[in-house]
Amino acid sequence: AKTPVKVTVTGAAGQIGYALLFRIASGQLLGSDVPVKLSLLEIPQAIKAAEGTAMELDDCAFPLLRGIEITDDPNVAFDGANVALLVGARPRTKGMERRDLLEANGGIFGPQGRAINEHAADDIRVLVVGNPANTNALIARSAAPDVPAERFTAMTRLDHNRALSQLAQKLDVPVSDIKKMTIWGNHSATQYPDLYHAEVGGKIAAELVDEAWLRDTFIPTVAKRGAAIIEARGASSAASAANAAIDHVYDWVNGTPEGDWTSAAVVSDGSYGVPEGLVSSFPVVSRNGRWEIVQGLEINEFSRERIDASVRELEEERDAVRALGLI
Ligand code: NAX
Repeated sequence: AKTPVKVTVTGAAGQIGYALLFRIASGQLLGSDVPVKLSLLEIPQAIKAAEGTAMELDDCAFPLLRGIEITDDPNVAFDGANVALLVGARPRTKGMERRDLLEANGGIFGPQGRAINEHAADDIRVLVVGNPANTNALIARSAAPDVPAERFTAMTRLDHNRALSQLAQKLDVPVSDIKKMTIWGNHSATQYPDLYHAEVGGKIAAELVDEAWLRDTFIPTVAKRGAAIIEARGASSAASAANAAIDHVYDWVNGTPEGDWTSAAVVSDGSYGVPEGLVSSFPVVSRNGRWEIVQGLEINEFSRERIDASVRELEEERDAVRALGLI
């Protein structure tokens, strides 16, 4: 029998946590033959709610679920963790400056990074979902010098999936007909969903749509989808965010299909002019359990400007957290 994989979820009592935990426990995160142990990290005020969710997990009698731990101590939560989903974060509240937001999140992701450094399993894989996700991942990574940088990632898979869906609807094709979609840069309104490499039935997507739609409809619709969901639902994306987290980790562990790639924010090695060390979204494939940035793509002027703008924002965030002593 396989030994259970320990999956730590922070912010477990939140709305993404509620959409995520049941799918992890049912085997969708790692595979239908991989037993899991869940560790739920929450702040003290939310422990009771996490216990309620754990009761419901019990009541599902998932055959793969081999235990649930609930704690407010990162050192306990990450002890022996193989996968860490960092969902809990400090949201931006009214009147809050970016500096305050980054500082509050530094207070969460710094200590969590240190706990991962000291206690996680050697094969730890970290996905940061909590916003600002890229920079929170940068903070956690800086606090974990003994963990290889490639183990720290941030989520742009939801943006990727949104881009697939918008394009599929526009062209009236199934999502499965689209390959090689890319989200570049930051998980923010500056992100750049790239149709110049995406393929639909072997044709370049950008050639199948008019430029005005690409520029004035597609890009802003994908980039501002989060706000549109809040407007419609009265709450931010939860099930779709959980779904994207599942997709990200599943592909990381099990590999991406031949002839396709996906998007993930990974620590830059300098590819495509993205400064080394920034956690930025790239086209990636997963091979042997590691993300690799797809190399050799030609970047046209239109794309270059947009990638650069998003990367500039990431640099500003990095400089701000550096000035605050968070990295
Ligand atoms: P909720 O407010 O419903 O839940 C967050 C949970 O985190 C709460 O239960 C809170 O008690 C907990 N928490 C706060 N600080 C913590 C700490 N130090 N340790 C452990 N737990 C802590 O938010 P939810 O809707 O679940 O969203 C979670 C995060 O995901 C937010 O930062 C949100 O902005 C971000 N998102 C990121 C997305 C992405 O694509 N990368 C998309 C969806 C989502 O907006």
